[in-house]
Amino acid sequence: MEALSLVVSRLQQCQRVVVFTGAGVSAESAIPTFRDALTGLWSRFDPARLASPEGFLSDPDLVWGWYEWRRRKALLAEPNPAHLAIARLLPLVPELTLITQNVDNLHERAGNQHLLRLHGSLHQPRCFNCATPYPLPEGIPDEPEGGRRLTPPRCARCSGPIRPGVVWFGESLPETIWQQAEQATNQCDLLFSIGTSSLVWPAAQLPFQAKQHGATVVQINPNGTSLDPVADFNLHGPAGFILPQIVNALAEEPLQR
Ligand code: BJW
Ligand code: ZN
Repeated sequence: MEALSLVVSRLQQCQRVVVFTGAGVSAESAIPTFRDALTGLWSRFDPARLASPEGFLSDPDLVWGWYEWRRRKALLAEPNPAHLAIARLLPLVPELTLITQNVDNLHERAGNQHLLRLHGSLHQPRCFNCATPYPLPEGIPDEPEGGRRLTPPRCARCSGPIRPGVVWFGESLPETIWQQAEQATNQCDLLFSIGTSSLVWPAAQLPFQAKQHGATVVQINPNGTSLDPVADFNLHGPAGFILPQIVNALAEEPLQR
């Protein structure tokens, strides 16, 4: 039997499924990944300057302008067949936990209202000093090109600079969310790792942890990653092509539980 049918038949026997996603899931919505050689953000922008607290403190206008440019891109994007297939999977399995590293809101807009965001959100900025949430104005920011500097707004409570509500390098992941992600991972029967390079820790450890706890690990990615030797199935291809095939097959087949 081909790998895809085997994955479907494993899914039919599962109680608990974890879907763990990275930037590759949004690539087909024209949101750039980080590490793809030609199209990734880090091929054009320096992560140390743009995605660290030190970078923000040394040049807040550069960082805020870059994130507003990305927020605009995310708001203009639409969920793609991969996001939609994950949303369609939800009612087809007894229990599904969606864990994402992505900071766009395309999973929610596809129909997954409950998800664990490991790296925060582009849409929930807060004060750098006191963490008070900052209410963004309605609508799509007027930001024509990447790299345009923009002075961050100030906090109404303490006048500190407003920062993007994302997790930068060297920062801890939100504790409760991380605990929930680890618990779902340790208890699941099958984990999908979709569109992630498996390079950024601690998030990258989740598929390895699932495997150690006895789960079937299914990776969907056009390229190889360090997870390849550990995954039970490596489905090489775009998520927007592979996931709908899995979900369509599952929707058609009678359950075997
Ligand atoms: C497709 C596709 C299609 C394309 N279909 N697939 C040395 C060793 C180990 C760890 C460290 C180390 N030095 C430092 C660290 C720690 C550091 C880390 O992991 N660094 C590594 C890079 C080495 N981690 C941290 O700092 C974390 N915090 C932490 O460790 O806290 C403890 C601590 C506290 C104090 C001091 C020290 C430690 C925090 C990590 C936060 C990551 N933040 C970012 C930015 C978020 C904000 C923003 O968006 O700007 O999160 S970095 C960036 O990478 C972003 C992503 O969520 C994350 C993961 O990237 P992802 O999703 O995997 O994307 P890509 O681009 O890497 O891969 C895309 C994949 O999709 C590719 O494989 C493609 O092939 C594939 N693809 N098209 C399917 N159509
Ligand atoms: Zn403040």
